[in-house]
Amino acid sequence: MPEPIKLHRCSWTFLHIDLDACWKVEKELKAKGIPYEVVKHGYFGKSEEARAEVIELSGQKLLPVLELPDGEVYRAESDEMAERVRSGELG
Ligand SMILES: N[C@@H](CCC(=O)N[C@@H](CS)C(=O)NCC(=O)O)C(=O)O
Repeated sequence: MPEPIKLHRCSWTFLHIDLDACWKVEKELKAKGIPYEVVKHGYFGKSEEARAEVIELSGQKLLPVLELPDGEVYRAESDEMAERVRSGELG
């Protein structure tokens, strides 16, 4: 079994609106029925220190970030990420 995709996102996406970059991407994963695992990171810990794990993973501090089964760490503007999920072109 391949590893599921990991969605690194902020801990609160309860708003479920498209202003929330993390939700935009999660919504498309759900819509496509793609299995994924959530890795939560605190939203209010915006400092670089609080986002050390995210920075180590992706080289920057913003979420969402996708970790693909082939090891690719994918971070782009959430609109672009959502589009890539929709297009079925995740690794
Ligand atoms: N324009 C970016 C915004 C990304 C963004 O602001 N993500 C939030 C989480 S939903 C975040 O990481 N905020 C922390 C911060 O601004 O330091 C996108 O659409 O990807």
